[in-house]
Amino acid sequence: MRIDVVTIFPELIRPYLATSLLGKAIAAGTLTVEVHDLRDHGLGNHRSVDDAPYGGGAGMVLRPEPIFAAVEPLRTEDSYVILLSPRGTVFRHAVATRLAARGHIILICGRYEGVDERVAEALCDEEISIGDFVLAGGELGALVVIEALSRLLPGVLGNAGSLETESHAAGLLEYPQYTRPAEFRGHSVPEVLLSGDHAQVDEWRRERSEELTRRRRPDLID
Ligand code: JEW
Repeated sequence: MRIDVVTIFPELIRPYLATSLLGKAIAAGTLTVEVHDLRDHGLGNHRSVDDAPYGGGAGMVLRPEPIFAAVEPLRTEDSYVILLSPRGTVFRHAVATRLAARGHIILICGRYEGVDERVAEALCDEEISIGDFVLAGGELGALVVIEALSRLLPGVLGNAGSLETESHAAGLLEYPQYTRPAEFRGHSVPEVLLSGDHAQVDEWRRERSEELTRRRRPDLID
């Protein structure tokens, strides 16, 4: 899979991609991520990418020309172009699996008061939001999407990871995890986890998953 990111802050994106699992997927060639500086397509001597909103109001809006100029050379028949935006489809596991099946994704990160509407209208296939909260721009959303997709690509995770992914796909919260020491400041590890009885451990974990999901995220069961 190839992912292109278009942003005025490439230096926010690049260091995160170099870490851990993401770095491994990229190193293994399973995933290629290219980050493009929108300012390379800025207008005039000042390489301007923004302007005041028509109709008035506070702040600035990203102009369409630099975004179209950045995206069009990257785009092919099989590209899927996404604008990170607070009014987009809310990102969840089912959205991640749908996007992970694509060969090429282009992520556009807005900033300031947003992006000229013609970008959403005439350049993008979909708008995606990572949740109902206000951010300063699309960069954190792009990283969230890239990391979630990278975990779904074939060969990126070992068996343990695949199982972990399955449990999310099954729509249940994870059971509690413990490591040493067996007692810490008066809080002990549940006896069953020390018993060595794998059937009992599996049953305890499934019950805790179901109880946690019912209590905290009944929406996942519905
Ligand atoms: C997000 C891109 C670009 C995504 C998610 N929020 C907000 C907002 C902004 C400007 C005007 C109106 C609302 C800030 N902003 C972005 C925010 C993505 C841009 C500008 C974003 N939350 N926020 N899930």
